[in-house]
Amino acid sequence: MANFSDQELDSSASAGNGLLSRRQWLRLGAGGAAASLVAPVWAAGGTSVEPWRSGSGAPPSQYGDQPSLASLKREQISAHPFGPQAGASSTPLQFLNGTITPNGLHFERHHSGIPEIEPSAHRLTIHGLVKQPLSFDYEALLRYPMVSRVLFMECSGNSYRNTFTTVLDETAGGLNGLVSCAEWTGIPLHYLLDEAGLDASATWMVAEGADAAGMNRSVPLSLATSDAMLALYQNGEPLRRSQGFPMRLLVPGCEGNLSVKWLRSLKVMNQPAHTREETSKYTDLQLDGVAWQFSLRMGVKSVITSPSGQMQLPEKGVFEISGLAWSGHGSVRAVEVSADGGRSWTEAVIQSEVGKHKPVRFRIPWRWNGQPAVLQSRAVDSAGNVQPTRSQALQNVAPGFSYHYNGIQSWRVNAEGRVSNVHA
Ligand SMILES: Nc1nc2c(c(=O)[nH]1)N[C@H]1C(S)=C(S)[C@@H](COP(=O)(O)O)O[C@H]1N2
Ligand SMILES: [Mo]
Repeated sequence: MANFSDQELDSSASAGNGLLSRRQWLRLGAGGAAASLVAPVWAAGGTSVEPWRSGSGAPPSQYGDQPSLASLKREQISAHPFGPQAGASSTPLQFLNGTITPNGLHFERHHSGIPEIEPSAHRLTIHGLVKQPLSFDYEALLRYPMVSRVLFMECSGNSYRNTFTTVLDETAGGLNGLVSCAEWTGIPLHYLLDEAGLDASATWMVAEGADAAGMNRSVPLSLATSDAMLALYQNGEPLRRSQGFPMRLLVPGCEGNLSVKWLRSLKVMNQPAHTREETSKYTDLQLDGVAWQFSLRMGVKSVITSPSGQMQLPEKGVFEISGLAWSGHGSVRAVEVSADGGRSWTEAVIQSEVGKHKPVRFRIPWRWNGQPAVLQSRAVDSAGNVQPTRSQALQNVAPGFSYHYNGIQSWRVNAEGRVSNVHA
């Protein structure tokens, strides 16, 4: 706590059904054990020697890859009807805190499995409407000047199962975990495009992966030359194979599909290629029969990760409501929380660094009085976009079409303290 003033961590907390300011919460604990925030286990005491204190532990290891808790694993590892390679797995958002996703838990979406690429045999070629086609190997790219940025990545299919009419009793990660965040390090893409020299007529670029799917997407050059990066590192280490080793395209704030993994080719064009992934997939069919193409930026969104689906509140009392918020249209300006199903709202504290396309962690204390409650969060971004309710988000969308869904996630707490997904 030492680094934060109470003011900084406080919220106005004027909404109903038990939302508190942090100051009110801490005051609860100031009266000694009887009024303590959480019943202190220490009071029970104990003199036994636990097994881990009576002998030395394991030796150091070459690469730590064992999670500290057995529950730390990806969820919803689902196969696609086309085969097990074409599937996805989601980040268990409910077990994580802060904003960074550990690499081993970054969500995965592969159209044709994870290729075993030998980096020395891999090439990235830039061709098409350029003055000089170029081909780079991995070693050469490692010598370029790099930048590091903390960015969310979200699949445009994230949360699609909340668009179903049936309410699914799943965890926060199971429902909304096709979103992750990393500190990505790589080469600003325009360094490489400038080196190839863009033709005056160039307006688009088609990025293609070296997986068997040869997954490809058209990217407007305005995005490719401003924000995009050729990512080589993820949270400090070379990319994981599942995230695109040896290199991937990263288009910040846009649907994950644009961030082509195992990147092998960038073809500069004067029009989009209308690939499978931007015609039959990742388009938004509206009720009026018109399908929107290239809705690339992910909308403003938030999700309460605790308390969340399938959790059990152990008893009445004070809990910290906490979650993640992000926007593809800029930075997160505010997150409001409701404990009464959206009747009243109060601003949560954003307790992490705010920045463009950076997810934030919001927090607010809540006193559960033992009665049923519905918890919701609603994010607002720097462009003034407000996260819609579920029905607003689905208003003009043709039934069964569910890309880019960013409706409010509602969690119901029943009288027994069980938390479950609800459509509110
Ligand atoms: N070459 C290639 N790139 C790809 C994919 C793919 O299957 N092949 N999947 C895309 C999709 S749909 C998403 S959401 C993101 C997921 O990135 P991640 O697996 O690192 O989370 O990668 C994108 N890039
Ligand atoms: Mo995706």
